[in-house]
Amino acid sequence: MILLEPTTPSSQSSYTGALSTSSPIFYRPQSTTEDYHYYQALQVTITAAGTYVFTSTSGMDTRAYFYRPVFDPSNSTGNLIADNDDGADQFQFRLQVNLELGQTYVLVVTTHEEYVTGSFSVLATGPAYTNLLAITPSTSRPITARKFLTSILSITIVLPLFDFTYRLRTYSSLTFSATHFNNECL
Ligand SMILES: [Ca+2]
Repeated sequence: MILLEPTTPSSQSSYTGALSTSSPIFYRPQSTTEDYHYYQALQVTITAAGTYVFTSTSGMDTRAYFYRPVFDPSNSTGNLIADNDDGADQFQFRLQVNLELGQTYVLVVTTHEEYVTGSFSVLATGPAYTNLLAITPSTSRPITARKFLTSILSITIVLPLFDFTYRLRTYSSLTFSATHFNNECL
């Protein structure tokens, strides 16, 4: 008699994409810097409740954040239900979550370090097919790159200041020369 081990039905789905300089940016949770990260938001739809595992494959040090029911890039800690950095080898994320039918979920793929670009793929494993759809989430507040803003502020404040100082010096030396000239004439 052969006893068959009960097996859990497993289904795999994948998504392949890339982060580029034209990808949307956000300030990810647990960031130690004030700098932004590129991200790709994927809407996760399932056809059966259960435990699902999302794993990345990439040359980048990836990081994942999982949201329910929506992801607002300007509030990256709101609705956050799970996250992972290096659960798999080679600094890849491995995120395990229990998903319910009728709920909407968003998986955000980003990187550990800021400003990193590159290609990646995500493999979803679970009791049924997982649909991973690339979406552009709406932002409740506009996200501005703080570094870029600082550069603009430097140009608009510091440069005119230099110009003013230069003009002041030129004017002072001209005044001095004029006074000097007048004194010599007397
Ligand atoms: Ca990682």
